[in-house]
Amino acid sequence: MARMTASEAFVETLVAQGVKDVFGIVGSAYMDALDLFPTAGIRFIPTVHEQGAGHMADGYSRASGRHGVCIAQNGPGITNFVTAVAAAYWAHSPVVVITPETGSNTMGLGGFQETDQLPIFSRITKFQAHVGKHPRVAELLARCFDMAMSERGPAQFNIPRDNFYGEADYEIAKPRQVARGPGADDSLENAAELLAKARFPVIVSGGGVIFSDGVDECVRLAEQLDAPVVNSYLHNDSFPADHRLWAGPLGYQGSKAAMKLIAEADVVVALGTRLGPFGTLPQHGLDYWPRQAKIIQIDSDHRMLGLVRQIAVGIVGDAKEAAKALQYKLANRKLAAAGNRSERLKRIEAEKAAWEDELARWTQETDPWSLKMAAESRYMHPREMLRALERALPSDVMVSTDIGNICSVANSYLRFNRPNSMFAAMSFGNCGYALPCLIGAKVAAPERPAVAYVGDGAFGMSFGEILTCVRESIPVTAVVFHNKQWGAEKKNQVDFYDQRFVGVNLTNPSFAAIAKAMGAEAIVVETVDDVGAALDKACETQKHGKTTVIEALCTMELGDPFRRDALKKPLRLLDKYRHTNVE
Ligand SMILES: Cc1ncc(C[n+]2csc(CCOP(=O)(O)OP(=O)(O)O)c2C)c(N)n1
Ligand SMILES: [Mg+2]
Repeated sequence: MARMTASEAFVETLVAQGVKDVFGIVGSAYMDALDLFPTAGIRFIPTVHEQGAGHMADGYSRASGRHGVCIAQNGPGITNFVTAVAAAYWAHSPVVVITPETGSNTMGLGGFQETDQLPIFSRITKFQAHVGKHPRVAELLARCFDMAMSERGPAQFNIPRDNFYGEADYEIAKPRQVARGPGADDSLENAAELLAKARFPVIVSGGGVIFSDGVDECVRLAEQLDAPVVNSYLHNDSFPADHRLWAGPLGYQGSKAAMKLIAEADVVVALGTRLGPFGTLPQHGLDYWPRQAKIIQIDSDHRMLGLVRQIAVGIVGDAKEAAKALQYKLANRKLAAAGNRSERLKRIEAEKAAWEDELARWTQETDPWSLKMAAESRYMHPREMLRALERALPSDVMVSTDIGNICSVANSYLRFNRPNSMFAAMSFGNCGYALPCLIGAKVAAPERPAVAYVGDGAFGMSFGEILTCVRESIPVTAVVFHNKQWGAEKKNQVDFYDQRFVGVNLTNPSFAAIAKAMGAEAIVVETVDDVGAALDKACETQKHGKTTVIEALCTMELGDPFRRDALKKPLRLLDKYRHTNVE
């Protein structure tokens, strides 16, 4: 116990949690604490918008495996966080969101910058703490950190601004790190029993494998069984792509090899994945989910077990520890999968080669709309451009991807050999995620090259944060897919609404000129042959502290839509609207 002010207790708790960087926009609400940051060794990174700060905290935590922290002014600064906190919630990122609130002496009187800040975040946080009159700043803030990490998601620390003042005796808690075990022995035994009998086991390696630092154990389990491994949707970094057992990602624009292999499975090990609905929907015309297969699902959150798919065995446990325990249990069992090992390995190799071959030949989209658009344009086919980018990505790169048609197609062209490398906008699916997320990732891992894939529409939402890169010397590369359209949504109007375009065409300025005006470097790329050199140069420039926007001019071609199941052909009953019916 030591006598200190609430601001001191607040900052000392951040220090005790190992916080080095905090993202936000300055505000009087917490200035008394902010004043201590430099002395405490905490860097405050001012952003252009609080949504950017929230995404940066998310990206920071995803790249580092540690907490991300953001803070803002009460009222509007805090409501600006909402989208970013929802995105972090669905990305399972341990973000601590610090929300100073209007002063307790005027709360409810309709004062300045006042809103009830707890209900707003109640469904997008794993934990919320409110600091009342008692001097509990240190205790509650520490709990936010513990809960964000143990429940893997945002925790909110809400503090009426007057509660930064006043002195008391505080004890600063150390981080509470309680290790998680592999799960119940019985369940693991049942899983091992099933796996031993499996003739075609397949492992789905999910986000939980990354969060638990379990990629190596997943590799060992796969090698023990000689089982193909597929990445769960948007977790392409959950298994090394250069491994012979890797088959690529499931889900939207995923790998046909992965889909064809899992279709054969008699036992599926869903390791650290909830098997999210979008990750298992039919794709490329393949309804690949093996309905007959027995599923062993391992998740640290019991609520995920059997949530989306029926399971044979559910294990509440740490993905890494469970993978280790299963290896141990399988070590002295006779494995049915050993009997047909060489056929399976050949099959994996053949499916991968076939998909590679198809990708190599699939240089453009071939639906009538895309063919027409490509014929009318001298710019790049998105697929060819994505392939050229893939070839030029440095080996230890971090890539973030936004929500959009071209970003989604990129799923086929993103392979990683190390975890914490791919930061897609996850299930919340908000446009404008990739650039700020990547900026946060770069702060966490400044030695790694950082590349954001962003559509022109999404870049319009988020390019303000290029200023953060320039002001704060956080060098990244943003590749802007300039196709003059909100393409992913336009695809729906092509497929379902007879090409009646409403709100999908974009008149854009030169993004390169904007970047330069903001003090960043810029390269315009019009042909596939120039993609590699542009990316090389931009990544090299990062080493000299400079941010580059690569404006990649693309045709208006559009890949398969996100989901065919969600839209219906229009039905109009009123005469006035009848002409919009589609046969
Ligand atoms: C914040 C937000 N607003 C709207 C949407 C709906 N939406 C999904 S994809 C998309 C189009 C993205 O366009 P762009 O960034 O230009 O990429 P493109 O599809 O053209 O490759 C839109 C508007 C969304 N996902 N998020
Ligand atoms: Mg676009």
